[in-house]
Amino acid sequence: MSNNTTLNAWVDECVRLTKPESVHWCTGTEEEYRSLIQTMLKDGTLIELNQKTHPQCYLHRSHASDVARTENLTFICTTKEDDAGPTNNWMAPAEAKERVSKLFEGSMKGRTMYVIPYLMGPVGSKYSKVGVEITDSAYVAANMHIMTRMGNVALQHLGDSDDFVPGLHSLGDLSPERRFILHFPEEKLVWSIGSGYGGNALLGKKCFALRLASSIARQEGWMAEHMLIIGLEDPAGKVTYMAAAFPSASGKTNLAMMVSTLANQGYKVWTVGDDIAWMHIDEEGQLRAVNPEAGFFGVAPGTSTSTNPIAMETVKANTIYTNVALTPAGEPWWEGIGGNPPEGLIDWEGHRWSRESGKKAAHPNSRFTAPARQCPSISKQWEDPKGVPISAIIWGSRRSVTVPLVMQAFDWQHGVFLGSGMGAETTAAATGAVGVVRRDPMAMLPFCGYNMGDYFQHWLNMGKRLKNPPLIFRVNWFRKNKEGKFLWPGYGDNIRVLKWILERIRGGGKAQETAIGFLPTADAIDTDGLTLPAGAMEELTSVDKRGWMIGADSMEKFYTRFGDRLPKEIWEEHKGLKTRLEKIPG
Ligand code: GTP
Ligand code: SPV
Ligand code: MN
Repeated sequence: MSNNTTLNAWVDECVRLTKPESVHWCTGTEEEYRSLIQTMLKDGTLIELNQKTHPQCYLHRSHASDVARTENLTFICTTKEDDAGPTNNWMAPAEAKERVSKLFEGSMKGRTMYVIPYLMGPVGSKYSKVGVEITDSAYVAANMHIMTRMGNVALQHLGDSDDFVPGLHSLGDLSPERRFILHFPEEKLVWSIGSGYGGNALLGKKCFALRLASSIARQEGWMAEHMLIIGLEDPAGKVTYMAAAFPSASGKTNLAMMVSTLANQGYKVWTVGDDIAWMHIDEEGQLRAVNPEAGFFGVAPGTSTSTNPIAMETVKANTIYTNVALTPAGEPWWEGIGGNPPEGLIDWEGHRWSRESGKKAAHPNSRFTAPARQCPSISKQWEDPKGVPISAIIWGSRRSVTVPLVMQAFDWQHGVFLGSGMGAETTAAATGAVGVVRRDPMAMLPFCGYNMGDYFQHWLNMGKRLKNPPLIFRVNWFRKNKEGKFLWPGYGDNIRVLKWILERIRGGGKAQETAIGFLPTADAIDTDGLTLPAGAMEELTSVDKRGWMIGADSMEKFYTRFGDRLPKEIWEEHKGLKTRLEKIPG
């Protein structure tokens, strides 16, 4: 029990519905975390990893049909369908409650119910918000320990207020047929059943901090975005903050933790957040961002001491691994960790792995959960209650063709247009086909809790309220040549692009005005010490007229779906793009 009567009443209601054997109120202490781990080691939910090389690290194998977010089973439940918009699955609130309460009925019988009060945002910040997750999963409770500031600290922030987001979660029978992730923006409530995985089950993350928070933010005049936050330190030691939105599994964690290859010149990146940014306009009209989370739920495959040494350092201790492979030495392993798969490897499903099987040893969406505070590049400002001032906003996605390495929007409105029409190749972070191009506005397609037409309008409105609106950029680390090889080395070399962005913020940086935006000239990006194939920079910084024409057609189809909810400014920008493209000879 807490001292908050509204909270107690809701917990009682959930107890009556789900009928757990016992109720555990989480306090957030270290001992509580340890005891959750012990419980899971005993019942097989966790496997202990090599405690010499990986102290306090554990492996969890999720159900084989429960390994990624399931966007087709995720719903926005608003009274009017149009308020959810054409890009969300919709169910009427009454129907959703009726259908899904049947599944919650007695779903926690014989199990422990964990009540998890948690704080999204730094302690003592006026921007922080409280959520309470009820779950029958000890794995979820342990992950929430890492990902949020949880327990008493959240109850203290809440006091006797009823301003918290309740989220009811149960594993149910883990069957995708009986899996629902439901959001009720009008009540600020989440219901999730049938999945124990990441964004489906850790309700503070995508469900609250993005889907519900985006809707709350629009009403309250701020923004909840799928963005990393970094501080770029220049040779003089001055730090400039940037926020970047890339779709799932498209490089946010890597950019947030990058080891600069221009460290010799004095350029360095500090990590503030790797997945979500809550951004407010302060008294001076400056955009400021806080990271609502306290940990990283990062993609394992591809992470290595050469691609992301900071992440490798961060996940050495106190980390929960999910669906990675296991070596005979009891260490985690995944594709791209470096080196050959060791003899006797056990795959993510717990079977002996063999090269001949042709299967991946780690699931492509296998992940690590690690505390942000132990990240070597964590910014001194990462828990600043005021947040950090944002000077640039960056859109990025996987595009093997057409989209240049980097470009700058003409102004805020054009930048909002670039974000709204962003094409992105899909990844393994959600179930469904991988590598298909879809429109993923601001990397928020699966995470915007209301009509995206209204969301674009909100972005336009925010720009008008800002005294010095951040400059807006578009990046693409994923261009490929005809042989299917990446044209750009990426990772730590992305600092070279950030350096140009910083120059642009300061009024410098060589650029040319083109039909699609300001592009760096082929010599504008610092390639000192890099060996790129001949012509690569030219290809990475040119306008692909045909590709953009195809893109513009696809945008048009997408925008049309919003009917009159699409702001006229977006149509104006779209028309402007087409007109400029048509003027290019050839
Ligand atoms: P979510 O946690 O799902 O939101 O993903 P994310 O956006 O944080 O992506 P993450 O940084 O985990 O990267 C996903 C995958 O992209 C990993 O396999 C990385 O190795 C790969 N990746 C990241 N940055 C680069 C890059 O600059 N170039 C290339 N080629 N691959 C990259
Ligand atoms: C993403 O898919 O963008 C993630 C992982 O960050 S999850 O928490 O599963 O949403
Ligand atoms: Mn993410």
